[in-house]
Amino acid sequence: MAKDRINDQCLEEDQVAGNGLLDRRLFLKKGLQFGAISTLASSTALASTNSETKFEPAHPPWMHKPGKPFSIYGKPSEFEDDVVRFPTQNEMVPGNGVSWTPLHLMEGTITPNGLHYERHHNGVPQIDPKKHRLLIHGLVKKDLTFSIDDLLRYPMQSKICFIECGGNSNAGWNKQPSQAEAGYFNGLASCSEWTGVPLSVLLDEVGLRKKAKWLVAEGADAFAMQMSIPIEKALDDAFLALYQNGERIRPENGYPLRLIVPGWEGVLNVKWLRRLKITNRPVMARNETSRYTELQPSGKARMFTFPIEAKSLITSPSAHMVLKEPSLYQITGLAWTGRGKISKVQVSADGGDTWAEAELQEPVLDRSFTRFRMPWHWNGKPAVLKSRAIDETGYVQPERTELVKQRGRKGFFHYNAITNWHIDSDGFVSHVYDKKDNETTDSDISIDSGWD
Ligand SMILES: Nc1nc2c(c(=O)[nH]1)N[C@H]1C(S)=C(S)[C@@H](COP(=O)(O)O)O[C@H]1N2
Ligand SMILES: [Mo]
Repeated sequence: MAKDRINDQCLEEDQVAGNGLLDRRLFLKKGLQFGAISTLASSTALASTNSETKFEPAHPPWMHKPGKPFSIYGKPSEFEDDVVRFPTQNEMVPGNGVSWTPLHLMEGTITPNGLHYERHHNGVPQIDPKKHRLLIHGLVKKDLTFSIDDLLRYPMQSKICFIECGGNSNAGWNKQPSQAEAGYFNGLASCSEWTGVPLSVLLDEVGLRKKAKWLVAEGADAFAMQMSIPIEKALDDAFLALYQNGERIRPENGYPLRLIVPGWEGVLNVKWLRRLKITNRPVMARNETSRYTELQPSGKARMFTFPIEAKSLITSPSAHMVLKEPSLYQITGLAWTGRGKISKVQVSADGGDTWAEAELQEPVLDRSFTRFRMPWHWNGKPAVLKSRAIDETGYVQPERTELVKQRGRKGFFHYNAITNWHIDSDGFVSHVYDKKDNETTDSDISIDSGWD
């Protein structure tokens, strides 16, 4: 009885928003002394006591024989073999499709290379780096051709940044909420440290002519992907990456050379880069005309929607997970924006009636994944969790109803609305829309068969 009173006091003191959201610094303030808090639900800390699950010194078999010797290239533990990308591809053209990063099974902010999402329009070319060339030509003073060895001699820079496909989360436009796991709905986004040569250095070497306004980047895949990029962005922070998280770029992410356009939609980050043509206007390639141009409710079309707007997503708890019992939980997720840094992430446990500020994990980096965390006491009753990102420009991640209102129902790209996770009284987590959404979304766009 006395103990319960202490716990209630503790909860009241730390409660910062409705339905059990607790002070974001709770773990820092109280360390891991869960006893005081988690006893609200059960009489132990989050781990079991030794009488429940016996710890026997020197018992496990792996302590009784020498371990495996060294390996030339490490792999994850065999017990982690469900932490994999989820491929969805076109049956007629197997090389056209995507594979999703399992964001719901990961922690921290960096995507290991084997789990970086993939988007290819016609498969992964097997490029011999010795035979690969990059040509820079067009409105330049002199054309130049670079081999990979040439590029490796230039001074390099590293930048941690996310890449997100403009088509990520586009199942969000559908009438019914997708019940895919968080990463298999939002995981066409990944974050790596990319290292390579600033594009401005190479453009300086070829010498831009006065009329240079755009640049057309072309890939060496069987799709011969082409995309136009304004010259200001190319000169600002675009770079040609040769390395991904310290090793040479993986074939599926653009080996041996890819363009990185920090914070702008994934499609501009041309992989297997072979040509940069400097022009005075966009090339109007397939991906700039038949795709990525969207009719608005006003009748006008959106085009060249380059920057990724702020977005956040709770990765745990998220769809398909089950909360074992009423207890203390850590809500955690990722936020990112193509316009700089994330300045705040707010979390709600009561479907958006009240909000509180989550803890942002340092370092908070420009155009990178930002991890947020928030302690929550789940009382065992149904709840709706939401997260909302705010970036340093003051932009606030919209509710789905707002996004649909702005963009209409012909949307396909740049879906960045708030995601709601519903927890039922059995602790089962599913994806729901706000009630208002049912009134505003009257058509099923059913975009499952496309990516971009
Ligand atoms: N050459 C080439 N570059 C490409 C593509 C492609 O199919 N071919 N896909 C684009 C798209 S739509 C996206 S979202 C990103 C995906 O990069 P990733 O596969 O490394 O995640 O690459 C872009 N660059
Ligand atoms: Mo994409």
